[in-house]
Amino acid sequence: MTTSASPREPTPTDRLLAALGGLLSGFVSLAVAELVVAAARPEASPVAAVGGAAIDLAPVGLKNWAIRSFGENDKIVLQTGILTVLAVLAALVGVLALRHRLAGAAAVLAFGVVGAVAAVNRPDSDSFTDALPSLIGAVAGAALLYALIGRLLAPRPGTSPDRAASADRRGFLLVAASTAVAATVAGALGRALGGTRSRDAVTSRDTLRLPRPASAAPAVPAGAQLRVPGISPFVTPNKDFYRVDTALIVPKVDADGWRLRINGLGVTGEPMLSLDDLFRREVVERDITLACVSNEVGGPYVGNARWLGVRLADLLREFGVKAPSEGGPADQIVARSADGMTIGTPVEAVLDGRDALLAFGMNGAPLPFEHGFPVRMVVPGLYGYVSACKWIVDIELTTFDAYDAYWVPRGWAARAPVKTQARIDTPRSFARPEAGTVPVAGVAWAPHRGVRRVEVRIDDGHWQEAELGAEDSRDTWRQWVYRWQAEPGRHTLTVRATDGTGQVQTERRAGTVPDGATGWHSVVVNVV
Ligand SMILES: Nc1nc2c(c(=O)[nH]1)N[C@H]1C(S)=C(S)[C@@H](COP(=O)(O)O)O[C@H]1N2
Ligand SMILES: [Mo]
Repeated sequence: MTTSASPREPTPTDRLLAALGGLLSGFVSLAVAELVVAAARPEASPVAAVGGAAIDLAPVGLKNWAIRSFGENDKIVLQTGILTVLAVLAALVGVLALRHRLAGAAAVLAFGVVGAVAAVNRPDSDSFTDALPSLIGAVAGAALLYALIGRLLAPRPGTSPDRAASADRRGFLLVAASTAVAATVAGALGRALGGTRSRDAVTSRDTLRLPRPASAAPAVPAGAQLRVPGISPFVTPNKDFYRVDTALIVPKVDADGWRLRINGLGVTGEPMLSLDDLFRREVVERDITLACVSNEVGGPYVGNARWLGVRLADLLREFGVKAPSEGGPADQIVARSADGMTIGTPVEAVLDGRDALLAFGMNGAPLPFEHGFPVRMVVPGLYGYVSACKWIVDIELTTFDAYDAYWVPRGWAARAPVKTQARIDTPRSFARPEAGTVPVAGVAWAPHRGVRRVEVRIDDGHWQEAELGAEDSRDTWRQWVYRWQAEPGRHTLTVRATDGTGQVQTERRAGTVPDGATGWHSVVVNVV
């Protein structure tokens, strides 16, 4: 610190510049952290770590609200939120540093510690090196803030206070501008480096040749796809398939280095399987409808795809696993992903004869990264959070008593079969169709039980049977259409399905927590 002259009193301009310095030091911290993280592990990015911690710590209600309000943009909203909060705090720290330089620098370091703690405590973090990006970034940011504020405040001996101020401001702006440029370059370099790492994964996906199925899925029956404008296509294209997960950065797993470990109660040997090991086994292809427990009545988080993979049951039996009903010691399969997600599935369901898959293909292509490349689970009839682990790397046989998977302590049920639902795709709510024949159409699903009947009700009228698309399999949804003779006025259209066991979809309204929403989907239209 300068001792030859005492700092002058801060002016409003000083405060503004100090806030700017705070912002800049925050920016530098993040840029340096990005650079370090790129060299180490892209998933350990401080913003992603803090974001991930925020997602994990957020109350269930808040999370549901975010999914409802922002849908698949929830993660962008979260990251923008984190960055906005950081920016405001950084500016405040700048102003604080003007009063007390060391306190300001210490505050920047404190943020670094928060980021480091978050990074080390991420479920996929396996070493303390994940703390380094945040810490190194924070040291850089703190040093910069200390230096910048010093520039701003210290008058040069022998000059008049006024001239000193303007000279130092010029110095401040010069340092600030050049650091901003350097940090931007560092950040960009970090991103590029991180990109190189994931390029191996991209190459491994681009060059992957999927095996032919020994047991191909039968062609989708011609009548499964109804010709009604506005209806969800029977097969959901990969690019339109809903995505629900907690990953702020989509894991890019290199297929060549990928291994699946199977371990736990009743497993013989120490299986470690490569993708080729899976390709060499009996490969099957199946159409399966996947649904998310967070889907509200009438919501979009459901899709139907043609999956290629191996039967998980075959693989488990090969390594000695028995169902509880056969005297096996484990009743829960806990799947772990490359990003630390844990998903618990009943062993009984996987071994009961249904086509529970370890899937590597989706609609004729390798799994997209967003949907779990290179391998994920898909189990007909169970919600995704209790069955469909993406980026899977580990399968542990255990019990429901011994272990709660990720979502269970967060208020969701440990066991969750998909509930029977029907959705009206067309007409949309508040549509203004012309009087005459109006096709009311959509999809209905009750995976693994099948859909036997769909009925439509206009206002308070009688239930009318809808025409069903041909059944592809019990594990897929079915399209339906009801050709309505619409009369002018405002009308409420309601739909309900009956599953393959004869159970009529319940009218009782329930929210998504703890095991899936129930109730009938309705839309209100104005016929003109
Ligand atoms: N690794 C991992 N797997 C996951 C999840 C996740 O957050 N992480 N989300 C699950 C949930 S809640 C659902 S509904 C399905 C969604 O699969 P999709 O994104 O391919 O549609 O993936 C499941 N598998
Ligand atoms: Mo889900």
